[in-house]
Amino acid sequence: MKNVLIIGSTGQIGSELTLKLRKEIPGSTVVAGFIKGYEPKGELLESGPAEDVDVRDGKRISEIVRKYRIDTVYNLAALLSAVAEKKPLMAWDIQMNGLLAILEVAREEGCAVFTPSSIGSFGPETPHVMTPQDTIQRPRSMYGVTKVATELLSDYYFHKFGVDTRSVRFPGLISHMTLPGGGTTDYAVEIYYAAVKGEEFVCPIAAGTFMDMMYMPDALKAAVQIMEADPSRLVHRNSFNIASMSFDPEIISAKVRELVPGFRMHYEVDPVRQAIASSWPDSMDDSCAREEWGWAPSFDIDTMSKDMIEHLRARFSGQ
Ligand code: AKB
Repeated sequence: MKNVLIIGSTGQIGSELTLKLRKEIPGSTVVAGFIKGYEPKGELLESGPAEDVDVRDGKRISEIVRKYRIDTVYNLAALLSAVAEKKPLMAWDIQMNGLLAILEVAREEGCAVFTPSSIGSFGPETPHVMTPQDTIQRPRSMYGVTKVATELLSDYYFHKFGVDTRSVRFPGLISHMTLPGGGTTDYAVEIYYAAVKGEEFVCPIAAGTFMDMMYMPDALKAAVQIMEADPSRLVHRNSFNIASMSFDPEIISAKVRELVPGFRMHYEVDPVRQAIASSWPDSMDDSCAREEWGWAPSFDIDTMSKDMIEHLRARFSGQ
């Protein structure tokens, strides 16, 4: 991996992955691809090239790939689960027509492609505890449908055309830098913001609903490590279960309260998000990722919570 195009570089994952790759790959060009209206700012804009690109526009993707001799594309453009339920046709259009456009360019230009899947690719019939790598999926949300289709289409391009497609199934991602936009797991980010701002948190997910979660530095590590893995060791490709922690709202609120005494939370359950959350795994078995490319997370709920609170306190103390 040397010259990289990140499509969706101003989103929750893209904004941090772009900066990480620019710092960590010597002599690389990491292009921040963005959609008009979501222009990069600050360090993201100043630290490297940026190009506007609609993920569905194969001609434009191809121009950028040729201009910068791109060898790896991170396809991070997507509508998250709760928004996708409100705009299912748009979600299908962006997720599927976008993926197809990228895969076609990758086939012609010889690029590797990372398109994340998610815990959202599983459904109510999936075994919920220690969800195996290979198991029944059958999600009922549009987000999940596009994620399963993404896994299948990415594997198809690998087997049929030899395109080097790889990916992981991300848990809910927690970060202090860029907020997620419209996911089911967003509550696990928003709770820290509310605590640091001294606000009571209104939790949209019911007590007892467990989901896999992950701190952003681990998610970024996985996104890089999978693309650099020795291909001869990969039995799977799209997509690997990866896990680091699983909790419900009661557990995370107790953790936040340890660090922010007096923190308060009450429940106003959102039926759309709750239906999605209840259909997702409680915890995934990530042993294939560990065996095939050495996956190991660095953060647990304690170290993540401490780091989140420290960073958010530093940010909001000046305001
Ligand atoms: C969402 O909640 O939609 C995402 C995800 C788990 O894929 N954070």
